[in-house]
Amino acid sequence: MTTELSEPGAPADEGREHRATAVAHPNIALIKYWGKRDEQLLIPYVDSLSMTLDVFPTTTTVRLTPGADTDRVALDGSAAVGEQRQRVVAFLGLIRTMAGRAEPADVDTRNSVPTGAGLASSASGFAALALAGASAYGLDLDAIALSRLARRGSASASRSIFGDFAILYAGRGTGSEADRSAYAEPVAVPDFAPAMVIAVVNGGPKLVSSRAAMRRTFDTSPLYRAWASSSAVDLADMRTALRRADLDAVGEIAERNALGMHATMLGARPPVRYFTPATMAVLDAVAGLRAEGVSAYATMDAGPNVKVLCHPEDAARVVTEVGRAAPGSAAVIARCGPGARLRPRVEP
Ligand code: 2P0
Repeated sequence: MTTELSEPGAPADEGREHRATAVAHPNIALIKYWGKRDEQLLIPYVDSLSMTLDVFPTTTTVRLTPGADTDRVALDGSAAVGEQRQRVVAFLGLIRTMAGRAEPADVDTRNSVPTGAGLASSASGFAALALAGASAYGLDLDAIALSRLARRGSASASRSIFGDFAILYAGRGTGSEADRSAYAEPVAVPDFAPAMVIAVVNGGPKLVSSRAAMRRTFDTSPLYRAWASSSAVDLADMRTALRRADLDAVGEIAERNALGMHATMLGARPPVRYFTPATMAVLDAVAGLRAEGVSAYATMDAGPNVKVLCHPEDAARVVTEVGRAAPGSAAVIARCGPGARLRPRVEP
């Protein structure tokens, strides 16, 4: 299977112009990544499997600035500062090492989703940055190599290199063997195109970053390793359910995997709890829909927001019930979306 990373019309030599723009979409894991076995290389402890969405894209332009003394990073029009800037600068350094070049760059990133709210902005962000950065610095990487690169920015970003469904392998060994074997690839799922209702109960930044939360959970939660082994079973079951295009089985497995991941966080010392009363109300609404015969299943990431997997024809009803359960929330209906893409250069 080949993955086309350029839209028709994107110039093949765009990299030589030392400027590139890429678009990537967030992904939501049905089998979660939580915990790292190598914090430097961002190697996950468990395999994960996700659905890429068709909403909330990130658009990132990287332009080399040979005369400048430092990188400039803008996020939604404002200069990025602190750790956010540092992560981008470190990532550019990695690309520069791979490309054997030294010029600094200007990075302009636009998110259409609240940053840092558990809505996978770092996944779309680093997938777009990996593709735009690799292209601007003239690196010729295939999609699997790009997923490895994106992983170094944020592990979940490696899955956003691909559209539809993708798996991120935790890999094996240490050092360069681990780096080589921890990559994402597409999971072919013919005839399965569910909807995912993204219920934003709180769009504000989370109190504990996912990186800090997963470190604390991995280091201190007695429940973590039990979840990690059951997650391997969940993954095998999920592959079977996807092959059968069985939404009820996919949803049940995704929900148990996500709630199990949150249980590991509740067991951390001190505990990490992303659930809020509004989260609980939405989870109750999802259970209520099921009691009425609607196939609806919840998953949650490192934040209070809930994503509900359902048949496309039930999505409007899910949105109504979510709105009733959590007044003031906003819900967006997503479907499967595309992998990361270079945007054709628009000449002035
Ligand atoms: C996931 N999450 O599989 C899981 C489920 C959140 C919960 O990947 O440290 O931003 O940059 O690798 O990828 C969020 O963590 O963490 C995440 P880093 P990332 O989607």
